[in-house]
Amino acid sequence: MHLTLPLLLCLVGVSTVLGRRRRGSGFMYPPKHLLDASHLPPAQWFTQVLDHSEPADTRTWQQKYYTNDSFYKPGGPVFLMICGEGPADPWWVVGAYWVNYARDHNAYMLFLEHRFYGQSYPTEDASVKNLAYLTTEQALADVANFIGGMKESLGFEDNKWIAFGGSYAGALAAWVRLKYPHLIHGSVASSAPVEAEVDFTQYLEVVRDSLATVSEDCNTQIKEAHQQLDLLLVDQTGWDTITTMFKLCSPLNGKNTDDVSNLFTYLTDNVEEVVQYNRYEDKININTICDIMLNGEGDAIDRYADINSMILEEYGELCLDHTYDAMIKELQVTSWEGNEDVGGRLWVYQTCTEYGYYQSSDSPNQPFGDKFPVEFFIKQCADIYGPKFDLSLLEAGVKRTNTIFGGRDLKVTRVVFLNGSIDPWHALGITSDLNPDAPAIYINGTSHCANMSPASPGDPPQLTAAREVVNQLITEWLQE
Ligand SMILES: *[C@@H]1O[C@H](CO)[C@@H](O)[C@H](O)[C@H]1NC(C)=O
Ligand SMILES: *[C@@H]1O[C@H](CO)[C@@H](O)[C@H](O)[C@H]1NC(C)=O
Ligand SMILES: CC(=O)N[C@H]1CO[C@H](CO)[C@@H](O)[C@@H]1O
Repeated sequence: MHLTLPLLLCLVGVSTVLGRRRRGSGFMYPPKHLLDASHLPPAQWFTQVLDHSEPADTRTWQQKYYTNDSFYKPGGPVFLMICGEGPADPWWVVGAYWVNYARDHNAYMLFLEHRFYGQSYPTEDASVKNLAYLTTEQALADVANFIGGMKESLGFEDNKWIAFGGSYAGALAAWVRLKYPHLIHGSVASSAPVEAEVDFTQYLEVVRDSLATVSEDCNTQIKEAHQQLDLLLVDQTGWDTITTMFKLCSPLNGKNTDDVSNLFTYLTDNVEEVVQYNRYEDKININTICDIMLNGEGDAIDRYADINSMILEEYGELCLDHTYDAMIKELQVTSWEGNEDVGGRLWVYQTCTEYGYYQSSDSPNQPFGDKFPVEFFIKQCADIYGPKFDLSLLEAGVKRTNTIFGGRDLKVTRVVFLNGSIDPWHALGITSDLNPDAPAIYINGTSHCANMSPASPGDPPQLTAAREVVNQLITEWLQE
């Protein structure tokens, strides 16, 4: 489904959670060839409080974390990476770019999984009743309590703590500094969408702008493909054509508007996910997409179908299951056991109650048609979690989130915000300096969380420079 969040930060083949939950693997780090399981640190478990807002509730659960102490020298700082909406993969404490910072500053590295995601289950299942404990405030309080626990068990009483995170967890890294400044000395927030918003229309506009960096014609061709699709939606013959061209698992019924909307989000996902995680060394990147749209065979719609076939093949799928009911059924499963898609249910719950972030087709300034208005996403909230989860609940939740944290008007110091010009999420992020102590770094030509990935020979100089600026800031902060 179409909640390409941010993300993927902690996921191994991600895209499953925020992106296309329906697919098994993604474009995101860590790349499989870099994984050597025998050298990865083991999982550790912290006894965490279930309800931080109720002191009389003594229930606890086990929260997963990883450490890397190889660079630590006594008195050095503690670097804490917060994991977002997916499983914490130990690769992050040995392979991601912040390892270089830890080496430079003799830091102890900790990586904490987010409650409910991965294997950090606070409750027996993900029923709506239990999801009441899935809130940003509880997750931030987990971080604070975890720091307290580590200070005691590792004897880190006087060390300075720096938080890291990307995407949703980038916002968490900024907010944990905001809410617990006595615990967190500074934060590095990558691609952080700090402003909650119900209808995130700018997302597809940035996708358009990013495609335009290759060629404006790329957008023109995608627009043309969507116009041809719209023409085919008028009758049964057209539905059959779409079914065949786009390899649907079951015949399209053009009268079922939910199925049509769902199909169009999936087709748009094909492009937007590539844009969000664009890296030029990837097999499929923005240039691949635009090359097909500009130079492929047949009409625009044929080329658009070729992109769909290429993405299906990349994920090892034989057909595209476009039906709305199938998607909703998957998201209604509450048990942890054998349910790798439960992450989708969790993140969607957070969007329905706290964030919105719906990447709708409501802006006219994008080439993907108009078949998935924000109402389509809000309807999903009610269909998955029950009728109570409607627009007014969501609007109140979004307002509440921005009231608690300040949205883009966040009042923090010693936080650096990184944004990539190609990343659609920058539209909800901090894109100019908040104050001299909370600078923003703009990385022209890079996408979501690019600065967190390991250095690679193909990195543009501005990405390398941004990583160095972060290192200098950490140096300054640690002297303060
Ligand atoms: C910490 O990370 C470094 C760099 O990848 C790695 O060589 C080392 O083995 C890691 N240490 C532990 C304890 O995992
Ligand atoms: C970003 O890079 C593009 C292409 O390299 C260039 O045309 C543009 O001027 C750059 N923008 C900024 C703000 O540096
Ligand atoms: C694309 C984008 O929004 N980039 C912004 C990132 O932040 C800098 C400020 O440091 C802005 O100038 C960019 O416009």
